[in-house]
Amino acid sequence: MKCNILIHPDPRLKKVCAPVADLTDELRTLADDMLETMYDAPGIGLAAPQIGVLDRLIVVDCVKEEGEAPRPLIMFNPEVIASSDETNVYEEGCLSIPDQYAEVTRPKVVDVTWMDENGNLQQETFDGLWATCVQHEIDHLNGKLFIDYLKPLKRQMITRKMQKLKRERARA
Ligand code: K2U
Ligand code: ZN
Repeated sequence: MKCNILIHPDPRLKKVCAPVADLTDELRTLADDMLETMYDAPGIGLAAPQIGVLDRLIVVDCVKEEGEAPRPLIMFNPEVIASSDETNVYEEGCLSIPDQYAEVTRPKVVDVTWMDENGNLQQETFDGLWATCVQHEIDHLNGKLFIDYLKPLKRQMITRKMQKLKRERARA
């Protein structure tokens, strides 16, 4: 089932999310709903707080080449355990901050651990767009948005645009 994506500013997008203690079928269904919502947006990642669920769960699929098999990842309690000194700059967007893009600098390579949908612990090294996306999604679990890396004036400008968008959507 497709879920509604919260738009910034929203207090739920600033919360630190709670770790997932036990895997339930409800959480597995939530992860599937998040993947459906992400693909429909379209996006290459989505974090549970973006649909109003304050648990530490993200989904990503950064496969962008047409014809290549999609690689949906469901990640419970994801953690960056190591990151490169070398950084990458990427023009990021966010499904909770529609049509706004800005350059964000992040470590180029990250080692990430997580629990998968079968309850197994996984560890993988991500680079390129996967690294950027996983870090962007884990930031969401800590109440951090990509605009928090921007200068205050730029962040305020984007926030005001989103407040206007929400007023217009409320009237529609
Ligand atoms: O968390 C989200 O809002 C999902 C973002 C993830 C993302 C943002 C910036 C850089 C990498 C990942 C959405 O997927 S934004 C749409 C998008 C699509 C393709 C490439 C970059 C961003
Ligand atoms: Zn985002």
